[in-house]
Amino acid sequence: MEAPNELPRCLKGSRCIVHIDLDCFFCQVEQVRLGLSPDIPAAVQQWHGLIAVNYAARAKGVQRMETAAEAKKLCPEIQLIHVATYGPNDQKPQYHLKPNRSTHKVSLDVYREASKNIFKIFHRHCDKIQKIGLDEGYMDMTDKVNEIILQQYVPRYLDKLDDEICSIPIHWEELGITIKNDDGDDNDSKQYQSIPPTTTWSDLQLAIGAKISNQIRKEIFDELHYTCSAGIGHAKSVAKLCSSRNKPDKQTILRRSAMMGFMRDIPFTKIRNMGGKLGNEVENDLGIETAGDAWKYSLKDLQQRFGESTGLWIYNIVRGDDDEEVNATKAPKSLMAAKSLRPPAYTQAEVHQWIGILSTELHNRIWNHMEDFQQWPKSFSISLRTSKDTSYRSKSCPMLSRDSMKSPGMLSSFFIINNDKPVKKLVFYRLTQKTIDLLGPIIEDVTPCLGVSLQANGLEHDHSATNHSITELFAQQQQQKNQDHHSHSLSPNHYKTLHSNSNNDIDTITKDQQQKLSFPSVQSPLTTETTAKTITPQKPKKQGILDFYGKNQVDEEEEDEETWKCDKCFKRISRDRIEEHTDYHFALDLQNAERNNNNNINSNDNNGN
Ligand code: TTP
Repeated sequence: MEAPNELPRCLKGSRCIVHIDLDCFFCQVEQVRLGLSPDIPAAVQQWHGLIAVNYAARAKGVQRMETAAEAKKLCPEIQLIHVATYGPNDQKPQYHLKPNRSTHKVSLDVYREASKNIFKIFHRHCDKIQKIGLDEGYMDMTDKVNEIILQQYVPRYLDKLDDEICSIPIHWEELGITIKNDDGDDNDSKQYQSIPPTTTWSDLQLAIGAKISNQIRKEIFDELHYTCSAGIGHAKSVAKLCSSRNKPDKQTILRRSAMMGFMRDIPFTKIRNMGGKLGNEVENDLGIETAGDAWKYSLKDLQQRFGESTGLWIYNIVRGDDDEEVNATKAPKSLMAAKSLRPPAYTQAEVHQWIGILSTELHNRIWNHMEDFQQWPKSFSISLRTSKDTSYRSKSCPMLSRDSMKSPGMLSSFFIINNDKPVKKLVFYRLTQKTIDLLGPIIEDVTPCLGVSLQANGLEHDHSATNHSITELFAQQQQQKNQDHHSHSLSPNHYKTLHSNSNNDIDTITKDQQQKLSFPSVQSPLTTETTAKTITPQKPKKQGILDFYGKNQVDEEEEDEETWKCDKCFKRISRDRIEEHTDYHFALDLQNAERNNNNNINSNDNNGN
């Protein structure tokens, strides 16, 4: 007899979603690097504040965002580790003893590297992964789990394929913490770890997902020595709520039968996408605090108040149900190194110093990206903001070729090169000085500088294995110089850029293009530069649900070293506003759905007329 190839009917549309979140991530990375036991209280410090606190320190009352001094008072034995930084002369980030905010730039490279290794392990077990920041991700395990059900269980339980209940014995206690079934007892929504009654096919889905998740967590611990927590459920929102339920180093499973009991006491604004203004607005409008409080509103009620799609979404989400897909994360399209300058840089020399630091960081990131994705940026841009500007001023040009960018100094020289030969670092500094001299009066135009940001854009597969060498490029530059006969005048041609254009041939850049690419020139100082592209932050249009976000969209101006790049709009978001920003996108999606609904209704109406 042929093996059946159909899943139990009740599994149609039923998903298995796993959310994994590393415990006190930055702190664990530092603990492992330093060989510190997790039992020793420790925290990661950025300037004076704490950005990650381990669980031993939390047990002593230390919290994130406290100052290092406060933490020491609470827990004198705490180990404080400052994040690595780039200093003015560093080619790589260093653990400086006393880094200074006004001269050093925070580096997240070590956490990025750890993150890469973690996600490599995720990828061994699942193809559909949505990365949320460096230390957490959703995995849609449905296909893999269903395949196992089909292969291993369906042939043995043929008589149950039309039922919801399969009664397959499951050792839940080996799989993590299973949330208690909803027994209708309002006072008892605590979890328990004993075996829940009757197994359904969808429970089996979660049990198999939980087994895989345990394996992933084990591999992360065995190979990288980090602990993490996981949540396993039928939807993204509940998987996330579950992963944070029993931190650290545990996983929590939410069966469908336990969903209502679990959701009842969940604070409404803790639900994914409800942490921002939309959540607050709905909370106030309905006069609710918990998800359970919203159950008294009928679907019709909610749709009348918030529109068809939003109302339906709220109705489902407070019952633990959402059908948001796990959107597999794509490789980034751009890389950025940015620094907000508070206090501002008052001299051009300071600005150049920051350009040196940022270009070193960007240089390293570009090469790491090349290693990971075999992609090279097509263009490159610099943005500067002075106290006279309301937004960043930005200039871009084609990117340097791979061959020509073999050291961080090379990238810095990108901005400052004129007619000399840049020979790595030593010359880079000489050139910096020379450029500052050459810039002369323009010094006034970029200062006081409030922010500098360098960006490598248009990352795509690199086909330029046979690029010109740096020597060739400079030979060509020299040739160009001789042709120009302007070697000591302050024309825009003085600020030629090293670059590779699409065919990696410096000769194909026209003079006109060179003028556009030059940075900055006497004739066209940055403040009045006509070729410079001013980045105007895109504010969301205030309408419908987006009104809640009117002031919340993060502007380019607020970029700084503590940013995260949104995978939906590619904007840099301050790390403490990530949640708010993702909520904004969520609201945007809802609004679009709402609009589509209305359009459909209108077109149906029109058809009817
Ligand atoms: P989180 O996952 O929010 O927190 P965590 O991993 O430190 O602790 P938990 O076990 O409670 O999940 O953040 C991940 C890392 O991101 C964190 O280790 C440090 C960094 N981070 C910041 O630098 N600034 C911030 O404002 C936040 C929230 C996190």
